[in-house]
Amino acid sequence: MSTADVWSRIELRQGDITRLDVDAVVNAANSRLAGGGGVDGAIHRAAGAAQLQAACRKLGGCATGDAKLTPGFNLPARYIIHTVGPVYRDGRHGEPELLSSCYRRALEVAAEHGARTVAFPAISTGVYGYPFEAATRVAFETVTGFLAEHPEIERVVFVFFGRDDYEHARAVRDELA
Ligand code: AR6
Repeated sequence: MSTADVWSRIELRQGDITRLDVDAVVNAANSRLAGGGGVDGAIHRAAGAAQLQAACRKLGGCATGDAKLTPGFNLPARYIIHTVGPVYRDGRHGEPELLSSCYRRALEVAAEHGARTVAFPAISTGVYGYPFEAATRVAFETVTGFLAEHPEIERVVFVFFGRDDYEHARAVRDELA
């Protein structure tokens, strides 16, 4: 599949990921799956914190770079796929490989459950401190590679909370697409 065909299945958006009507939204969680701030807090509030926490407790945590699924509860999305990004140190402690693994594992879990449309936040770029542009390159390269091999995932939406992040991501996309 050509690069242009793959990019036609990818959308960049600015806004709140909890509002998206997709099959699965990805959460940037912590390894205890205990809820937290940032997008994790927003997803827990919007899904219904008590029921989502109860579902998360049954999963026994999640390793960095892995992904686990719960129902979406009160979200428009049917599923939440919780992944744990790396805490950024200096980029030489496996951070790119672990971040790439988050995107790949989330899409594998989505495909296993028949989800065809998946929305991602900018994993690790908030509290976990991953430099935005480097993280965005890893995200785009991993997802385009996966989509080229997996036609069953029809559409991926990258959701950027702030205007600056959205514009920055568009510039990275224009360079790669
Ligand atoms: N929709 C889309 N993106 C959002 C939203 C939202 N509603 N809210 C924030 N973002 P972060 P991390 C963006 O810190 O770096 C939590 O406490 C935000 O602007 O949420 O992977 C967890 O429990 C940023 O660009 O995730 C972990 O302990 C991006 O989401 C830890 O933070 C990711 O920022 C994970 O840190």
